[in-house]
Amino acid sequence: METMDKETLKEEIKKQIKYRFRKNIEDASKQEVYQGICYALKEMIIDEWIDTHKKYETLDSKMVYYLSMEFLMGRALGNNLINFGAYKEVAEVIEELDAGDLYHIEEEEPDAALGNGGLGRLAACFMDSLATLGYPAYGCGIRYRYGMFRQEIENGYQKEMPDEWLKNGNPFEIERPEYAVEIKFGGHVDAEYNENGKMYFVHRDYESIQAVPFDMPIVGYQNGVVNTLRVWDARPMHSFDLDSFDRGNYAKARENKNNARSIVEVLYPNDNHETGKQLRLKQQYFFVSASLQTAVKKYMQRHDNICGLADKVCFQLNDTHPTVAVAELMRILMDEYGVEWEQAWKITTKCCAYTNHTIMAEALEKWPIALFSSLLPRVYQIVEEIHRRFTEEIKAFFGDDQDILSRMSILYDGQVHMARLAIAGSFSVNGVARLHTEILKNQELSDFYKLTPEKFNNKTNGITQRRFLVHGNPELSDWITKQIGAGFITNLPELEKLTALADDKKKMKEFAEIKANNKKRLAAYIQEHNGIEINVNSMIDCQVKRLHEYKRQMLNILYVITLYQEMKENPGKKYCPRTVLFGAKSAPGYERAKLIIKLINNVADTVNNDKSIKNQLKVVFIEDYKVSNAELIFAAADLSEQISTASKEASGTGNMKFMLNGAITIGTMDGANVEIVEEVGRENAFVFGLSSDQVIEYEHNGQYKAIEIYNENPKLKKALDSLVDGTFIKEGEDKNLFQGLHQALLYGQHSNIADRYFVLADYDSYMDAQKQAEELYMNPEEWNRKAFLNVCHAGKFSSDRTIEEYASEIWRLKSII
Ligand code: 475
Repeated sequence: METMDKETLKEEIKKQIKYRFRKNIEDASKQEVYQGICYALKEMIIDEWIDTHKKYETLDSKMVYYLSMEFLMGRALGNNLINFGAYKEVAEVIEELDAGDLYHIEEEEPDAALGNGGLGRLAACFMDSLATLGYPAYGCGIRYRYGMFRQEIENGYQKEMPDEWLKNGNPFEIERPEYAVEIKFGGHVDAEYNENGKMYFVHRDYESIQAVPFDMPIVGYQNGVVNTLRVWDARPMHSFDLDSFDRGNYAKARENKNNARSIVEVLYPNDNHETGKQLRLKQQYFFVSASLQTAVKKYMQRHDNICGLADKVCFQLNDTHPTVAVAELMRILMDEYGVEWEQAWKITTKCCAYTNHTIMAEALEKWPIALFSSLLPRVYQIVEEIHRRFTEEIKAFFGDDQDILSRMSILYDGQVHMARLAIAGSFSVNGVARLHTEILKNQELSDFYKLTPEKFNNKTNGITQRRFLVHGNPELSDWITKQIGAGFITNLPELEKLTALADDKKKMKEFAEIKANNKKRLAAYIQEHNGIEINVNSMIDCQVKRLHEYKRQMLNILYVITLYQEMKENPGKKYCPRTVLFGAKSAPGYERAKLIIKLINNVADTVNNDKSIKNQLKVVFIEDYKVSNAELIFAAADLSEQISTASKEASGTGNMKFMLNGAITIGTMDGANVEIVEEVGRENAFVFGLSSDQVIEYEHNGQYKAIEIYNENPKLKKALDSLVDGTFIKEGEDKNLFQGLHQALLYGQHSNIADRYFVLADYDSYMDAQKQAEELYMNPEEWNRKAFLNVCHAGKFSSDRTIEEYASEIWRLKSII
């Protein structure tokens, strides 16, 4: 927080630009100014970064290592400036230097999109809260050369483009070649005996890859703490194989190099879905082994007995993706430190904790044994032994029951079941919202819950208000500060104090004006990126999240179609003006999701160009939805669409970001929506749809008949049939383009059951909820009041609260502040 005075700051920025680009600031491009500011800020941060780690060492602090394949950080500059306490000064300095304005300079920074969606963004929010609360923590991940693909919409279809986020360098990171470690793949394991006749294992003929860490600072909110996100890059151990080089085979000599780098080449773009590709397992082991080796070595530098590891170290597994950590830690303890199995297992199961983020069957990670054992022969041996012992434990508890074994065995059906390994190897298993955790305990993982109930706990997700309110919605943040002080920035429940203003007409008018201004800001973005002019007085209705059938963008677009059809049938009638925004990336191989994107875009085209509805309805697809444009959307939203099939969305976190920015939720009783509605009151949300119990009951009894609902509901029938009657087909397109979507909902497709996600079952109650929303919107004062109450009651959903719970109930960490 040692900020410089403004004159020094100016000199520093000018100096950075001069030395880096051989330019004076007046000749520098916006990108160069952006980098100049970053490097100047890095200079200010660096001492606190060093001091924080010194302090951890001096205090010999217990440390959490948050192991995650994904960190969806977004842009760093604005956030770092805010947390460092230098945002306003730097903004002024830039203006005084006549070097543009900070808001536009921030746009020069590419998003660090090292994640898919909720799970990755949660990790990023957690990093912010850990630093802000002064907890000793490392984020450990992969420095992907290409992050989440950039989405372009071409003729209504999603096109994936490479995300070259490192093109202009990454100013805040520091490469640490001195901490490189070796990672071994393949080869075989031989048992040998030492002079005392004791057996040990030697790994031979493996391929080595070098893991090189890059550190990024995580600045706590104005508290002098700077933590580290450590992401690993892969390099060949030796850049050329000289043997092949001597023989003149240059291409072969290079192969090794490419092999190594391919590990970190790209983030797998699947959300809530695992494909079982060998390279993915390689990525997992690569960053887990590098992180664990480093953590254990660091511990051993200050302690002489490895047996105390769990007093100083905790590994939090962000879903099953880093679960190989359980076996890798066993390997390190036994093979490198000579610890016996029983003791090693005790240590491991005191160090590892596992978070589950989804119950979607297709996301459950399983690896063919053949693949796993050939890539990681020694680790696989250890998995086999863990499996053998765990099987004994299961049998001792449940008896020899094949059904139970089929649901609990780590090795089963020729596969390694990672969630089962994670549970066996962890002392804590947590879900991410109350309902989700209950479903884990009583349904998905009920056998494990019976065996070890003490492991199970809930940690309802949260979001960081520093990014999603202070940075993303500065007007609202400043206004709140004027009303109740700035305490909410580190203590979100203080928002409760605002409640008293709900009856103050003048204040409520100010609150409404802020929303109106944010809508104008978003409208400018949409004008620039989509070339569509939106009505800033219309209800801004948003569904932004990954595209997945369970999230039911389909239900939303069916309502849009119904509304459009009603407007056409009643040309004289006045409707509540609405702008429906969609933002969603689809996994590149998820054909049905891609077709839904196409449908949304075709409906948008038809609706937006139909003069007869007099601009009362607009549909906008936001291209390339990502953290940076999400911030604009949350700030501007009126209605937050959280409409997943109950029981399927583990928590959701976008729902919390909308609430915090004063949008009203229309949602099912799923994930954290349940807790949102509990906090704000049912009367301040639009709740609809089947309950999770009803959904689960249908799934068990197979009684659900989508076709009957269709036949009995003329409105629904009309909306659905418009998918196959050409209404949304453009010239030159196949008239059967959307047939598959129609088919999937009514009859099932590709051997799937009809309407797996109960779109038709919830259609009617969703219609009702939408009508209530429209009615309320036509009464601006009442709408505004409810939107405001959402802000007041958002306090629970700070990731600060979540992290306090992890720190005290799972990690047992001590804050250094
Ligand atoms: C849930 N991602 C949200 C969020 O807890 C929840 C990534 C790679 C491979 C497979 N899956 C993933 C997820 O599973 C994921 O993002 N899950 C999400 O985690 C944070 O709020 O409900 O869907």
